[in-house]
Amino acid sequence: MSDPRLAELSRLLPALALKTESADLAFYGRDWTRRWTPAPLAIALPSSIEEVQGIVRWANAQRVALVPSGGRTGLSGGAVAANGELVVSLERMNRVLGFHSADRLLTVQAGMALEAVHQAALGHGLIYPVDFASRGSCSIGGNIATNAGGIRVVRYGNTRDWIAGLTLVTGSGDVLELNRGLVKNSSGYDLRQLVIGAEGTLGIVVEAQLRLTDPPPASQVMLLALPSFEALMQVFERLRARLTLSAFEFFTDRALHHVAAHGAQRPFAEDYPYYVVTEFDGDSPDAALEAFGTLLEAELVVDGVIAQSQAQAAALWHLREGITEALARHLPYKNDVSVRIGAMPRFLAETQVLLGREYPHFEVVWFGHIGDGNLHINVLKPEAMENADFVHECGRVTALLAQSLQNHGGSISAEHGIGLVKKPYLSSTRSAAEVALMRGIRRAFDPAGIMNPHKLFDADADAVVPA
Ligand code: 2HG
Ligand code: ZN
Repeated sequence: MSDPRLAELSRLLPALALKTESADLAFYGRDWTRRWTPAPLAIALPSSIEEVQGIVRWANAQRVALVPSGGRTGLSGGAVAANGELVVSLERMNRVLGFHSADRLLTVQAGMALEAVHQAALGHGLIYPVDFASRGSCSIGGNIATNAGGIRVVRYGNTRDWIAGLTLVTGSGDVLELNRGLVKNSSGYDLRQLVIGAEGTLGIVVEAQLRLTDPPPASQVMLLALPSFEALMQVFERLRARLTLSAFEFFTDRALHHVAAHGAQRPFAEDYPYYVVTEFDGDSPDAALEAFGTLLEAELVVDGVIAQSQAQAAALWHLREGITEALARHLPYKNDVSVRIGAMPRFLAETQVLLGREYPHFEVVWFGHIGDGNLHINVLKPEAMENADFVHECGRVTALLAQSLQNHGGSISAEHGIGLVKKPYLSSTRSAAEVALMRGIRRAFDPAGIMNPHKLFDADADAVVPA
């Protein structure tokens, strides 16, 4: 170890795995945003809470910033290390620690992949219902850091609703066991909920107690084609009134175009403006057929497919879940916004007009989670445009969106977090008084400002690592 700070870390924690090869720095220093050039000091891969605590104490003494790291599937730059930080990867802390049947709790280490959590829950005849497309790579610790939402929020809520307890190593090196799996706990501030969504700025989540629930008896999946967004909202309300919806996801014809160009089979011979993939509890396709018939009769849908097998259900889901991957080659600039469910049609209509008028040279792809008011707005890079110009112009697009969101009482980040990408727009969603309180909370957990500095909001002027 040529860096004396790393030599000291190895002396303090001789068993700690450290990586310093340039390929490792490049791999662990970035997330799915490809905008920053990774340049961490090194990668630490702790195997225990004691090692994490040792790293945090060392970082305080040496004034080294830490970037907690899970599956690095984030889309807001929250796990980027571009300024000589030590990346603390939780990938070796990826085990189930216990299952408590009476409490229906699964205790896991934070580096466990979401999909592995799903499997572990199923092994006990239960489900952990938070779910989204990056399930195979993202980690539960990262899900906690951004309060990840996904495709089942309409039925089950966000990550925060399923975290019954968590263990945190704070920025000052204390180990806190927050809420310890209790259902009821009326004993003051719920620090666990502060940590969820804090994007690693308060400390490093090392373990979590996850609530599990009964699996649905069986489910049906339908793809619907719709003539307008207004019809789509009516379909949502009608289906929600009659069925137990566990997902109601929408995408536009542009999104379908890109997924099809990426290899998926087009579901219909004709093009329609909007599509919905919906899933609901039920053990017979008759309910789906009946619901579809009623919607067709009311002219709210124009076409549809009801999955007849698991394979067909997976193919229909792929049309929605494959969008992110299909768009990746166009280097999209991502926006992940939310407004109240009822405000979506006006927000969407106004914003489509605004973007079409101000940025006619951009292709904008819309999709998202209707049941919880979360819209993904991906702006694709025109091939001929320089990346730096594109990013600059997209910043102005986001400023426009932020203004519109402010008018509609919405949020600039629904489920991806603020990170580096959305930091300039935080004030459109949070008042100055709120941000000041957040900074104060951050200082209370992390007085030296070593935890993921410059993410969420700018670090204080005396930050250990310059912005
Ligand atoms: C999804 O809902 C994810 O598929 C990713 O949140 C959204 O790629 C995106 O913009
Ligand atoms: Zn999403």
